[in-house]
Amino acid sequence: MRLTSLRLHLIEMPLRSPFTTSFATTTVRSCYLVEARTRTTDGREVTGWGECVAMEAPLYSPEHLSGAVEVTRRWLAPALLAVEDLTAETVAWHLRHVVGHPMAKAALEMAVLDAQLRARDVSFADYLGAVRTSVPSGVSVGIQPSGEETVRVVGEFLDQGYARIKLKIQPGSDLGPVRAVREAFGDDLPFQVDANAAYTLADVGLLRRLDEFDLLLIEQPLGEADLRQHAELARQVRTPICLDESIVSAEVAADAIALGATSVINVKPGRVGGYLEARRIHDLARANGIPVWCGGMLETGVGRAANAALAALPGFVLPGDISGSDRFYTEDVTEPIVMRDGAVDVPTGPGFGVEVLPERLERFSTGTVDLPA
Ligand code: NPQ
Ligand code: MG
Repeated sequence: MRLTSLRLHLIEMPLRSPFTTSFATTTVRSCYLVEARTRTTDGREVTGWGECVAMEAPLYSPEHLSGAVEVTRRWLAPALLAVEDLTAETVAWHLRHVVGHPMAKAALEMAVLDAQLRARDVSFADYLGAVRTSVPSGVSVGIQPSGEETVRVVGEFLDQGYARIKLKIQPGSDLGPVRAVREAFGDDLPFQVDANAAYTLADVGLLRRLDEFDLLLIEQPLGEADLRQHAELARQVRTPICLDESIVSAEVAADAIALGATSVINVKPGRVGGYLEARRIHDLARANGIPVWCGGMLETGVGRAANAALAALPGFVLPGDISGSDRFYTEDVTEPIVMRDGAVDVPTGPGFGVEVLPERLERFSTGTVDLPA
């Protein structure tokens, strides 16, 4: 296919309630959707959609929204628009000369992949080799002002049917809320925590005290680049270590596994440069007996639908952060992704199997960027 033009749709979606982590409190999700217009070799015009999960500010990873738009405008889009016969499988290769920027690259690969699958009338799930028609749905719960409030909020999500609770922690908001949740909902509750790199090895004593709560895992306790230190921590605590921010590619995943720095992996397509690299990490982890699960970046229905298909691969054996759209948004840019009885259905339609609703896009739009300009 030939990529004929790109339009970046910048959007701002208000969150239903503030979402607090160790690095920020988010009340509005700013991101952009990529609309890729393509022409197939037999002359058909097909449009595909992608989503850039970079945050407004570089607080979760080095990328940030305006930077992703700029690197796309100046380097990534020109490279892809120049390719005579483009496929989704070669997007990363055509962009290999640009160092880093995995979330910006992933958004482009996603849009080309969606167009390619629509042109072939194939669903993303079938393209990947999905083995499930629905996937278990976990929820990420932000840091709350008190243990009582944490129990109330967790209780609401359990009443909705979520299959697993993930609680954000940080120094000063860790043992207390974790104990409160465990005491309130019992030992059988599938329960894990996410520190978003808020601790150091000096906190090993405190982190070891989390062992008493039989957590599924502790996610990214230490810094992004600290593979050796995570391996050291893994030798000193019983709770399984799960890496998120650290795993930026299949190569780094292989290093983390070899070092013993991670015994579970949170797979986020945007963080690793796209769904094809995400699948490579799935395959690598599976070959090493390492469970994986699909992480979330407060995606719109486009990314959420694609994540559901990815999480239907055999190695995704733990509930992911693929919540219903209504976890964060009153309205979505697509028909809502619905969580029912602790699960989300895997879309079956061509491409990612969801349609971007023009009137919703219009409502949340803060501008567009057309490429070539
Ligand atoms: C994580 N996601 O697992 C990330 C953190 C995170 C669902 O916890 C805007 C965009 C705000 C992405 C806040 C979840 C965000 C964000 C937190 C990602 O570490
Ligand atoms: Mg995380």
